[in-house]
Amino acid sequence: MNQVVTNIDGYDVERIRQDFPVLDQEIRGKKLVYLDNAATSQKPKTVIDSIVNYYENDNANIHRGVHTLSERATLSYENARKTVAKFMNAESEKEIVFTRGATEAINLIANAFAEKLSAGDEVLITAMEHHSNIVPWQMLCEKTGAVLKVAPINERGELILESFEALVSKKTKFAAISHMSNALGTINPIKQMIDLLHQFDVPVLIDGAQAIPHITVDVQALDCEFYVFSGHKLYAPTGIGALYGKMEQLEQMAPYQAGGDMISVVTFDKTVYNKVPYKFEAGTPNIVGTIGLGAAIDYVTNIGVDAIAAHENSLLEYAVEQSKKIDKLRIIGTAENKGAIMSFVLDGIHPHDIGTMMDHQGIAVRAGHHCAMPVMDFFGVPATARASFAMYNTHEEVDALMAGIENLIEMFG
Ligand code: 7TS
Repeated sequence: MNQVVTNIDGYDVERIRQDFPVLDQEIRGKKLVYLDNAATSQKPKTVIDSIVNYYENDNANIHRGVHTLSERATLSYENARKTVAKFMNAESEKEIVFTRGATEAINLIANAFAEKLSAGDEVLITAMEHHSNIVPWQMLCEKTGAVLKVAPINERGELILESFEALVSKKTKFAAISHMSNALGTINPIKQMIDLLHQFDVPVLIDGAQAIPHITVDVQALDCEFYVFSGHKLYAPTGIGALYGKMEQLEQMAPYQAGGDMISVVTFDKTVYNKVPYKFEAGTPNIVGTIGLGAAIDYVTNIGVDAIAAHENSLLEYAVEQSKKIDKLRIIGTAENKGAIMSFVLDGIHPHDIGTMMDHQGIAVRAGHHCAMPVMDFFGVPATARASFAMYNTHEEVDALMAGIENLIEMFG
């Protein structure tokens, strides 16, 4: 072991680890080292308990019963909305729409903007987007005749700001930008980009799926029209996420799906839609998911996003430093401003073999194109292996990762 750091400025990682039951297990006879947090993070006991408690005590449908259980479930659901709003500093909880995750939130917006775009308009994204923030815009362009513009990145995986700026014009009618790249870890200068886009009155969606667990988000300070994220990367259950939208935008938008709860009056002649945000929440939602999300945000807030980020950044710095000792290792994504993601390739070893062989050593990393095929094409690799850090990871686990990689290189000769 090269270094033992378990407590940076009072950050007690060992104490935090005790809150995550899943971490305490062996995989193939080795202590589990979970480094696939950018795919999904593990859940603290408070989140698990909130789910069990809901089903044991409060389960009912919401917004429709006058009985006590329904009132309790409704209150918990709406309280979770308030928790999300506060966490992102939205002006009102009515600006928070619950969705299945970032993907559904992006599709919801792309669907709504189909009415507003026409042939020759432009939609601007960046070259580092996740497929979830590419394909819905491609589909929108196909439907409307709009043109998809892609702002390029440099060899470090950073956005080339001048090129981005040059692509913004009167034709630009929408922009969708990731706050942090899942394949590279790059953190974009989104405030600068939003301000630039606003000079041309372009509404902006920020894909915060990767950023939300690591960066304090203030949607009012950012002034973005939309900000989306998935709960499951923020220590909450899968199947729940949120869309923040400025009220004036949400009010103008057509509903995404139709059904119960999104209406106020239905006759066979005409339906009057419900108010925002209910207009966008058709059908019985993932009630327990919202409760889990609220519990996850409370947990994260209690530790502090900035404290978590400082810990994760120290893990990343340490990993990058240690990786320099391994000749065959090349990091993909070396942006100046990046979050705790280390994508890498090893000379002569396919990333899928890295993933499998790491699992044999109890280490969970992701190998693949990370739903960012254009990024892989840009770097000329079929895939990468990716270690992504969360609040409960330790410097010892970084050591285990490096030892694992060295073993693998030895095995493959
Ligand atoms: N945007 C970004 C930047 C992401 O990283 C992801 C998921 C999504 C959108 C979609 O989120 P979902 O929860 O709706 O699926 N990224 C990853 C990943 O990197 N590994 O697995 C999922």
